[in-house]
Amino acid sequence: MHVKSLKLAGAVLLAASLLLGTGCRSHEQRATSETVKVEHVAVELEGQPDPWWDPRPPKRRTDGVPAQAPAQETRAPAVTAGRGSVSAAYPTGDPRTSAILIEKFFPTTVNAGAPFDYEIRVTNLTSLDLDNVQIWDSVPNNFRLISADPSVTSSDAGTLHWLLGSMGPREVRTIKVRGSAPAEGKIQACAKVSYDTSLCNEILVVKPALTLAVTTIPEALICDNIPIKYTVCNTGTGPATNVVVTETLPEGLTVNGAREVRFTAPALAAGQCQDFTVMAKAAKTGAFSFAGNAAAEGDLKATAEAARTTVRQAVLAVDIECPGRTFLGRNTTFKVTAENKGDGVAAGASLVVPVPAGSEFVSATGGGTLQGGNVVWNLGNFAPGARVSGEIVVRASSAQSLTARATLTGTCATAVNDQCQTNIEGIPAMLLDGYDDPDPIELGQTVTYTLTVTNQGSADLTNVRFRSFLDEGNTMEFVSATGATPDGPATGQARGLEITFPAVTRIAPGATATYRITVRAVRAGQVSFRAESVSNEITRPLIKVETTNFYE
Ligand SMILES: [Ca+2]
Ligand SMILES: [Ca+2]
Repeated sequence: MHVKSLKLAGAVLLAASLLLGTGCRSHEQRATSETVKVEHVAVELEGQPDPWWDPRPPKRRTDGVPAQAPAQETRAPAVTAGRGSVSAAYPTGDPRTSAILIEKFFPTTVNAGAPFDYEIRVTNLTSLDLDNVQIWDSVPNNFRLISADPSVTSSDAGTLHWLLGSMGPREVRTIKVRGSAPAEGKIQACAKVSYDTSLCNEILVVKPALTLAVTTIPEALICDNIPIKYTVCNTGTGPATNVVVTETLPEGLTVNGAREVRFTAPALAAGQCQDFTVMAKAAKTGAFSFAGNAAAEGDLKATAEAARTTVRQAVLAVDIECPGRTFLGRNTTFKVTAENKGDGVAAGASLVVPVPAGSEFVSATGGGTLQGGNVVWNLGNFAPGARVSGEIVVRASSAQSLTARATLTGTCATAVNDQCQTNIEGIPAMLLDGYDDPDPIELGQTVTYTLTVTNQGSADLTNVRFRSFLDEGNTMEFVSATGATPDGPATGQARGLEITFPAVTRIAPGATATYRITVRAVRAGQVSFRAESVSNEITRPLIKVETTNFYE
């Protein structure tokens, strides 16, 4: 803080010039030292006439009391018979508008050689300090100074001089002088005064000063709101006005979609601070640094020290692997792996694998549990670099394609999916069986051979071809051949000993195709009837031989 003084100096207060200085005293401008001369014995003014000096004779004390009466009326000597007084108000002559009043109290007549006393009373009429008050009392050669109180500062060349220094408002000083006049005659002693009227007041020259601080959180996830707090302070001694805080955030950091940040404060008192907080969003990961500037009227500026935050992000990865194929009836096992390849934690991470449609849950490893139709791994705070693996075991209800899907989610992370497919394959199996009815039979009668192709496997039998053969000893003759197959009724065709049927397109697991071939016994003996079947899956023929006893 600088205290500067505005000093009004000079005899005429309002006419004085104003000057700024660094101290009340050091740059004092002294008014022209004016002189009022007070004559006693013969009351008259001596010296150069001043244009503003009231030429009227000084008022006697009995003329009246100054409008601005001295606060202290100390030791006012009575004007008694044989004593007189003169006074003069300076500078206007009128105590009501003057600054200083000089009065002299003296004997009107003294004896030659005898000591006598007189007083000079000085009154500050103003409510201000008067500085450097000096009194000169010029005395004639026939005056001998005996004593003075206060002592004279100097007494050169017939002039008694008192340096009274500063006088406070309404202050009264009295100078008592004792002297003698050795010779008869007239003693003319003229007093004059000078002073500096310094009107001092203080103008606080203030200087506001700005500081700006920026704070934020050291780390954030990319989905977080990043609080950035700007604190602008006026650390100076006066008010700062039109305070503006501005900032261009680094690329990738925005507030409400913009990189520009701006705040205003109409005024900050000395010592006052104001906070502004924004919530920024990061569009990318990495380290961000920002500072900000503050400005205010009067070319005040401040720049904040940079604040830094590192934005991190969880990067999830998931993989599910299927087996190449599974035979129906066997368990199918999927392997699933979850990973955080980022640098931020994924809170509440969860790996979910629905039990594939067409299968039933059997078991899971790695902490997975069945919840509803899903196998769930709760991964909690899935840290950067974390990796979790597990297996899910299911059993398919039929030969089919199974699709397994895995989904990995976590807070502030992009959910990821993976899927795979696997085939559940049946195992083909074929049964060929048959019987004859009746057996034995007489010659001339007919016997029917019933043969059944059964798909006893778990995969379809396709392109099933069935054929049968009559006994080779001419013991029987073909009568008829029919079939009941998944493709519908069928009729066998006899060609020589061979009876053929149209191929059956598909025999599902558990389904059958039945063939009935009727022959007539024409020759006695133990005869054999043979049938065989193949399919695309079962390429090695199944053979069924039925023996019948023909008799006469
Ligand atoms: Ca995969
Ligand atoms: Ca038989």
